[in-house]
Amino acid sequence: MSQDIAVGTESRTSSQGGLVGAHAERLSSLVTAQRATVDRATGLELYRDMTLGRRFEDKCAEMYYRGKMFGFVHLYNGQEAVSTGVIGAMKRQHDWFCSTYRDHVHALSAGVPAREVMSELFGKETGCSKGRGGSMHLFSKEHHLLGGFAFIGEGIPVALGAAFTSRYKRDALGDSSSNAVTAAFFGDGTCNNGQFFECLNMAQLWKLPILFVVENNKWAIGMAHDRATSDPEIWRKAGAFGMAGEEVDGMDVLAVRAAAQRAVERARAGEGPTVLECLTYRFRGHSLADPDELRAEEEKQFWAKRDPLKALERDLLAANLVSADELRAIEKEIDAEVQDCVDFALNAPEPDGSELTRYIWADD
Ligand SMILES: Cc1ncc(C[n+]2csc(CCOP(=O)(O)OP(=O)(O)O)c2C)c(N)n1
Ligand SMILES: [Mg+2]
Repeated sequence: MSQDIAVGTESRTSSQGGLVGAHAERLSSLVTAQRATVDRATGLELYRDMTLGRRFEDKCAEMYYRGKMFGFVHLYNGQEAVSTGVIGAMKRQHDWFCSTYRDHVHALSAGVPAREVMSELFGKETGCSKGRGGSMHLFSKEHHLLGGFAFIGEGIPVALGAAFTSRYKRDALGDSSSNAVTAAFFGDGTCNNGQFFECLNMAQLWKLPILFVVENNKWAIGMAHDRATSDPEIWRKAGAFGMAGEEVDGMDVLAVRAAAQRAVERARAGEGPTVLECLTYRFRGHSLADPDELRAEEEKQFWAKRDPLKALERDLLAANLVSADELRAIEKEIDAEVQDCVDFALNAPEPDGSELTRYIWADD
């Protein structure tokens, strides 16, 4: 079996017939359709990361419906190619990541151990936010995860601050090793909020090393993207600030990876920020409390056929980089890892009631 074969650079979208809906039409005429070249080891790593994201979320749904997890829980199924594609193109524990309430998989991709993420969802002391945050507020200083944020758009200025810090340390404080890039993840609906525009302006003004990663999944709860925004092509809004903008097939991890690599390279070279609009889809309702009755069956089926995990599997097999048995073995390993983190979280201690106000102030 080959150790280092390029997986094709041609866009998958061009050969796809039967596209329906505006979002789908965009996929068929993507401006940027270049895809990353990966060797066997990287291909397996991408598959592993996406599988962990998928299986972890499936387990969350199971735990939620069994009454083990409380509050609002927003799952990421279908969008894995974005988290894996972007974070996999960055340096873990060096670059910075900022998420939304749909944050479990970003945390896992950033390297936060699954045990810590699951514990947090169960409100346990062993959680990455010590059980005080829950599903929407994952945080890890060690893994440079700046947080999940429940208010939409709230994370964007925080991410901007991290990008500013990196630039300031280098240019004002003379630390030549300071070259960290920040990725801010947020949704299509969030791009209609003020923070998005304010932060784009400042990022471009100061040429900050930041990627504004828009996960355009077509919907903001029950509001269709095309009905809520002046120009549905969000990447074009970068142009108003003189900033680089790219759109990419967010169901294709190799395309996301290639676009992210370009943006990270620009950012690290001091050439400033990028808006990276990833066209994607969530396979489940907005949250686990959403019966998901608004979206058309035809639309769901269209996107199910573009499942990013199956697409990567097809690519890796077609390039003869891995065998199907190897991929099944990875899934088995991941299932064991996910079960282990559930067992760990179920048996972990609750935060002590006497420490209710601990961790509110920075001293702790
Ligand atoms: C400031 C603010 N306004 C309104 C809400 C309610 N709200 C929660 S999720 C959401 C939709 C966000 O959609 P999008 O940005 O596309 O993200 P997605 O859920 O699709 O990942 C809204 C409006 C909120 N959380 N914060
Ligand atoms: Mg959305």
